[in-house]
Amino acid sequence: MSRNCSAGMTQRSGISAADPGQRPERAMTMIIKKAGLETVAYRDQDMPLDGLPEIAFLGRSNVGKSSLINCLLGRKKLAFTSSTPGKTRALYFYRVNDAFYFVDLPGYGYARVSKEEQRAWAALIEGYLEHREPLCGAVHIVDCRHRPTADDRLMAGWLRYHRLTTITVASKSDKLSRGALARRLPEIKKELELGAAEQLLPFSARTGEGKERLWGALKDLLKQADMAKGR
Ligand SMILES: Nc1nc2c(ncn2[C@@H]2O[C@H](COP(=O)(O)OP(=O)(O)OP(=O)(O)O)[C@@H](O)[C@H]2O)c(=O)[nH]1
Ligand SMILES: [Mg+2]
Repeated sequence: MSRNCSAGMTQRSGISAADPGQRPERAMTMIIKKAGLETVAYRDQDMPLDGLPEIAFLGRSNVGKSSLINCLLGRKKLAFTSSTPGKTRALYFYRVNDAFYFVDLPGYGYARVSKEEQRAWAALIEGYLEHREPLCGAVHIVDCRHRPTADDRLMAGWLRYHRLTTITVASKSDKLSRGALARRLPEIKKELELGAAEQLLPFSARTGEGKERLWGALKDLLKQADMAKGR
């Protein structure tokens, strides 16, 4: 059942071992010396061959995946963003510091494409998540304003089933008041069936809220991948 991921990377816990919220901020930021689009993949053959660890960013169409990647990398327009949902139709590999890749996946749940195209995307995404050897973890993004959709719940269950280390993020946190956000986060956790030790990180690409904590979690994840590979 478990996907062919690096040995030792089978816990769905990316952020539970050490709480990034407890660490000094300086230790958590990542200095981006170099970031660029390496390749756009429509099929397996288009994907990088260098074996650098990969982190997948996934979520419903228009949830803010590409904006989050730009925010993390401190680049305004590296990943393509749009107010029209369903624009990302392939896997976009962004190479960071020549050390790892961020992979921007097509959003799921976009109804206004044909069933055939939806099936083709689903096959591409599932094939990648299930079989891609350098993949060491995922960032699953849900919109903090809404109840998780059936697709969100399916995706969370799928990631759990396949034991892919996952960091869950509640995007567009600037759109809610502090009080509303505090009430909503436990509800989302419950609906996605996240364990008590698993965090749901609020994030805003607009204000940068949550950027340091997310980098802290990503650094932990990359460290585990390096250790598993003996790098
Ligand atoms: N207020 C606010 N708007 C955001 C935030 N993140 C993204 N958006 C907006 O949401 C829309 C979609 O953002 P994208 O980053 O393109 O979303 P995506 O998930 O990559 O979309 P697809 O690739 O089409 O699946 C854009 O209009 C963004 O400006 C955020 O943190 N706050
Ligand atoms: Mg996108």
